[in-house]
Amino acid sequence: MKFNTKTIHGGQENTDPAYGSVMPPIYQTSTYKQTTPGGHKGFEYSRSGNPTRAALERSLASIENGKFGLAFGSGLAAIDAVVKLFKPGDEIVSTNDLYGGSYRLFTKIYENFGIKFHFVGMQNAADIEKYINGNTKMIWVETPTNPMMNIIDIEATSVIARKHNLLLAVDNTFATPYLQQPLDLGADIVMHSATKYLGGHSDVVMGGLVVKDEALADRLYFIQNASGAVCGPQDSFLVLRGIKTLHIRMQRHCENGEAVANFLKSHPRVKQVYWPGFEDHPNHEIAKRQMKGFGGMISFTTSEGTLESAVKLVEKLHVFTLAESLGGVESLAGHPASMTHASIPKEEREKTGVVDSLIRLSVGIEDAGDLIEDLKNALG
Ligand code: P1T
Repeated sequence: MKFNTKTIHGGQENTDPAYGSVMPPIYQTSTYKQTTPGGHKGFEYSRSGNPTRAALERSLASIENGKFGLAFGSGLAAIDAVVKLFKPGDEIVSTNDLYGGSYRLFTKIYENFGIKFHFVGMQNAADIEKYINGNTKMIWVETPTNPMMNIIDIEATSVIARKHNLLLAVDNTFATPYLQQPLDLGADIVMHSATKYLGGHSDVVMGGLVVKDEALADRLYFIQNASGAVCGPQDSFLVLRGIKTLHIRMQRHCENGEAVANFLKSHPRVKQVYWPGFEDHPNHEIAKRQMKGFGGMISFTTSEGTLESAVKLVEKLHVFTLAESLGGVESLAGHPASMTHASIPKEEREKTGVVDSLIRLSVGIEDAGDLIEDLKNALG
């Protein structure tokens, strides 16, 4: 199956043996009847497994070209399960520009448990190697990064991971498998905040993991069940429904993203626009190679360069909604320094470019002209 078919049918054969319903039923149940201890039809208890969640997990595996999918109660719960593969003394090399909540989980929770993180600018993949030692177990990559839209070469990073026998995990939230498929580029684990593009309608919080290797999948399934951060069947249904239109939504996100990025670039009250589709983006060539398009996530700074100018601008938007999150059909604007990335100390975030005048846009699938008009009015 090609991608645009997988979003609709991937892993969904025979999801309702009872009545053949086209959509998987929402099995709103915590438990399952057994005829004799252990005599069940594949499901015992919904933390361990639920048929609606299983349908979603198969869909996730299918669209990411993996073999095994796991769904969690949030993107952070999915990342949490990955870090639980490790033990005190282990080290992880992570992208330095990443979602503030991932940074907070790594530094405020897992550093207390003795896991050491190195936050590294990975725009030049060769730089990663300097941080690898005998304790290193995993490379954590977010690409495009949130919110600076840096691009990291997944294939080059996977060569380094193989050489040192490390796991490579890629947070594919911004790109989605429509634009890039990290497992095909050598990653071992793909992670998603399914809250975003996979769900696509800003109505659910969920996380996902996809792997190819069965032994790794077994370890993650063990953690999923043992730690228990699973999602419910209703939410699984919503994300399954979202995934069915992922390809057409992403196509429009990319078109609108390009139009908005070009508009912003030409506006005198905008200083810098971060979007990997620009030829002068530092890793544009890598983006072109590993992504099918450049997506609808854009960050930019105001020409005034002040906190006030950014705040004033986002307050004036009407079609764009000022809100956390991204990836829904509706356009959102955010102020990373005070919202999504507030948990990163100012000195740290400013090193990667998350300055007070930075605004992040999640360009939705409305009419591009309306979006540009809204930005024009707010920029004044
Ligand atoms: O919010 P949650 O579903 O737990 O996912 C966390 C997460 C992980 N990775 C990336 C790249 C993310 O962007 C997120 C969540 N991000 C936001 C809420 C945001 O507005 O950036």
